[in-house]
Formats: sequence, structure tokens, C-alpha cells
Amino acid sequence: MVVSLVVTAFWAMLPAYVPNNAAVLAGGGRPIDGGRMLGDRRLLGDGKTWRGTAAGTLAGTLLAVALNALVPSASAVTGFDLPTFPLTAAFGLALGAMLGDIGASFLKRRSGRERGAAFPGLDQLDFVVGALVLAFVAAPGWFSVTFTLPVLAVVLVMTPILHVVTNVGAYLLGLKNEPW
Ligand code: CTP
Ligand code: K
Ligand code: MG
Repeated sequence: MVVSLVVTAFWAMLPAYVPNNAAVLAGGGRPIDGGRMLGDRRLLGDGKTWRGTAAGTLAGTLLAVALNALVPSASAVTGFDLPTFPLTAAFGLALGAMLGDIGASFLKRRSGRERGAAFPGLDQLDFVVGALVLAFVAAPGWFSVTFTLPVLAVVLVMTPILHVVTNVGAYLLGLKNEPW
């Protein structure tokens, strides 16, 4: 029961987990804010680029398409009723994850945090909130069937843990400048 919930929650969130990591690998180039300032600080900063955002959104969406192809065999092997992703849901999860992260950068700059600074709590959940909200807007029917209250609860507990583990890992591998 609990295992089934955790596996379902993880599967349903994979298209939202991959974008930020893909953006780290693919990022660079023109910043989204074009260097613009708001007051004496950058609007978003150099850490939010068009290329990273596009690559992250594409990676999350394509992963969902790949997962759809695996659903029959993965469900058969695990015995769990794993969700498939309509394209609207896939795109909503992936783009939402990127927008949540961008929103967090906006808040970090407004609160005086420089690029790369940690914002505990926000760092671990910004992309989850963005992904869930945009998936709900893009595919409300799918969302309500997939993200039941127990699944949502697991997502909110599991994601910060996974986020810490993957970011420390990426830092140790030299892929990220900070371990958060
Ligand atoms: N990245 C990107 N575009 C995005 C998100 C991330 O290009 N939309 C890339 C950038 O190279 C960024 C790196 O991934 O530096 C790490 O992402 P993140 O930790 O989210 O950005 P920070 O550099 O820490 O910037 P901020 O303080 O604004 O979060
Ligand atoms: K971030
Ligand atoms: Mg960072």
C-alpha cells in the first residue's frame, strides 16, 4: 500500500523531477531577464537562461512520453496501476517545474540573495508547487485522478528528500556549483 503510493507518486512526478537537472546540464547563454534590474538587483539573475528552461521543459516532456511506452510492462512487473501522461499533463509538469524554479529566483533576488544562494524550503519545493499547479491547469481531469490526497502527501514529503540527495550528488560529481 505505502510502497504502491510511493512508486506511483515518484512515477507521476518524474516529468517534474528531470527538468531542473536537465537545465543544470544544458544551461547557459542568454539569461531570461536579459540582464534587467529591479531596483538595485537583477530581476532573476544569470542562473535562469532560455536554453536551460527550454531544455528542461523538453526533457521532462520527452521523459513522460517515454514513460507512457513503459507503463504496460512497468505496471505488469510491479503490479501497481501506474499513470500515463497526456501530452498536456506532461508539458504542464515539465514547464511548471521550470516556472516554479524561476519564481523562486525572483523571490531570492527580492530577498537580497545572490545567484546560487540557498533558500531552505523554497529550494526543495518551488518546482513541485509550479509543476502541480500547471499540471492542474493543463489537465485538470488527469490531475484529480492521478494526484489523490495520499499521493500528494507522499509527493510533498518525498520530494525534498530526493532533492537534497540528487543535489548533493550533482555537487559531488562536479555538475553543480552548490550542494542545494
Ligand atoms: N539553469 C538554467 N536555466 C534555468 C534553470 C537553471 O540555465 N531555468 C542552469 C544555470 O546554469 C544555473 C544552474 O542550472 O546556474 C543551476 O540551477 P539553479 O540552482 O536553479 O540556479 P542558480 O544558479 O542557483 O541561481 P538562483 O540563485 O537564481 O536559483
Ligand atoms: K533552484
Ligand atoms: Mg542553485
